[in-house]
Amino acid sequence: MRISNDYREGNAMTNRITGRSAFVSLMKDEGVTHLFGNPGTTELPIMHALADHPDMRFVLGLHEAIVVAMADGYSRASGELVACNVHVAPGLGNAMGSLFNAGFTSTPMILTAGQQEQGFGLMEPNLYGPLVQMAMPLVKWAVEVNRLQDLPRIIRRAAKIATTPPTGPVFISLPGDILNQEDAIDLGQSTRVLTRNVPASEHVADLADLILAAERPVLVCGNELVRSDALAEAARLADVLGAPAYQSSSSYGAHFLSEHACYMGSLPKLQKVVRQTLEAYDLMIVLGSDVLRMAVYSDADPMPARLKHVQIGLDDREMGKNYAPEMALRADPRETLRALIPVLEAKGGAGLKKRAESGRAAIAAKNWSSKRRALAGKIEAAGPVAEGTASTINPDWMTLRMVDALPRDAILVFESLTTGRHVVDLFPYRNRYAYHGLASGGIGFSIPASIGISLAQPGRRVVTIVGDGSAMYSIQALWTAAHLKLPITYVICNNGGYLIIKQRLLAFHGNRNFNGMEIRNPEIDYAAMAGSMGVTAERITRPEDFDPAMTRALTHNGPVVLDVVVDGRV
Ligand SMILES: Cc1ncc(C[n+]2csc(CCOP(=O)(O)OP(=O)(O)O)c2C)c(N)n1
Ligand SMILES: [Mg+2]
Repeated sequence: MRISNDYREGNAMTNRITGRSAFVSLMKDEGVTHLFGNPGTTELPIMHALADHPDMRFVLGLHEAIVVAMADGYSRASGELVACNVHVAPGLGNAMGSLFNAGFTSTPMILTAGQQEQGFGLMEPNLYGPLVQMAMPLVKWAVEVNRLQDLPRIIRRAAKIATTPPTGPVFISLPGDILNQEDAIDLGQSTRVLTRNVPASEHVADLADLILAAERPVLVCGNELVRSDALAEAARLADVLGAPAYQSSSSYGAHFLSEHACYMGSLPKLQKVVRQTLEAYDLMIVLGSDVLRMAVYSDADPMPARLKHVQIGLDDREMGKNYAPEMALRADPRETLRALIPVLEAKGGAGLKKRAESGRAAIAAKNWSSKRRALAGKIEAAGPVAEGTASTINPDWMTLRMVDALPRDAILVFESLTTGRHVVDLFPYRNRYAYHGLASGGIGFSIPASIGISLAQPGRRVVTIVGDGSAMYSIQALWTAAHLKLPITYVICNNGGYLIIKQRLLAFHGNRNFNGMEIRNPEIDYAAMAGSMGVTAERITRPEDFDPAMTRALTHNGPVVLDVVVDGRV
């Protein structure tokens, strides 16, 4: 798409344009439809320009961490390039936790910040800071615009870098003098690097041979299957091999179809358990995933000593990063699987068919669906009231009731570390954008991300399960949900504090002095707080009130907060 003259040929350019308007035009031409932002004086040129661009929707977040998390959610639920704009040095500082999260999930994002005018910045006025250096470690590319003529090239390059696998956030600092200058500039055109590539046929043949030589292959599936829309193909591979499929230990998306007969569930972030699980296999086929990324140190290595593996995907940063694979194939997962499966079938012949049949039969008794039935039965049997209490809600029971109440096309957002510990064991991933969980570990993601997710998937209900502790990192995002009247149900799991941190203090140090982990004295009234921001809310303390509240929330025309008091004992 060409929206102006070709500056390479030095054509006379008569269309004068301001930097600020060029910025918005360029973003639109790169496919950006929403600008998530929080403005200050240095962003005023952009806010001024937006008046002339009603087709660029501005979404206000009341803190920069929220702005970036909303944009992150939008991209995670659409696969699209997103843009967000924050306020100069302190605003970029506020955004860093969310930017870290977006980098972890390889979100294609252009983050911009207004900057003090060049020259004036040298005098170190209020708010001035080295934006490029601040952003640098967390982004693929960080740059400040120094000449108006460079703006198109910079935005075009930023969009290309953000969207080229491994995708990820980029940062652009926009000095006020550049935004307010007017000149005849050429806006150039967009570049997208096409990466739906198929590996060479020799590589596909070698990969098939490696897989067929294995006696007990296992699949480990990650987020690139969502990006390349390869869930059906991954399921087909599992079928053809009769191999179990696990979700990556970074289980933050709908990385496999949960109800497929070969699906076994997520690998946990527990070194010993992962090792024990994988010891049963001789070849791990890693599909678009990191390899056994863990969270907390342990002496044990999650990778069994004799387990071989192959890696397929476009993110070559992950290939051989910690463990050398037998083969690392940089290619699109869906296209690779489409090429690989017929080769496997042809080479494997009747022998493979027979082996696959018995493999599938062996998996059936212990797959995700049968484990789900058993777990749901166990939770039902334990009942709604937490053991040893008179009437406190049992967190696992609440999770089950919540999941069972969801409409079929609902999107679940997860950030509830202890209460929601069984979410991925109970909620079936049925399509690629159905689930969005905490990824990097940086909390505060879910309340704002749900807003972006809802904007990206307007016809679908979004239900967000979030811990009370996590909720408080970005609670004012509720205002944006109310402002936009988005159909999001927020279930705040109120257990009075940071239960997971308490559990770990006890487990790692034998200490029950939960100093700094309790949100009590005073308690927070989440319903009142949500109400103050225009969100319909109620507090639920009795199990019998949960189902009706959930039903009301799921039919409400706008956001609802359910402040559910659950058992928080250690
Ligand atoms: C940005 C950030 N700050 C702090 C932490 C450390 N941290 C991890 S979990 C947690 C508390 C979570 O509490 P809550 O959301 O209520 O979940 P619960 O453990 O009670 O289920 C904290 C503070 C973190 N992971 N990320
Ligand atoms: Mg809590």
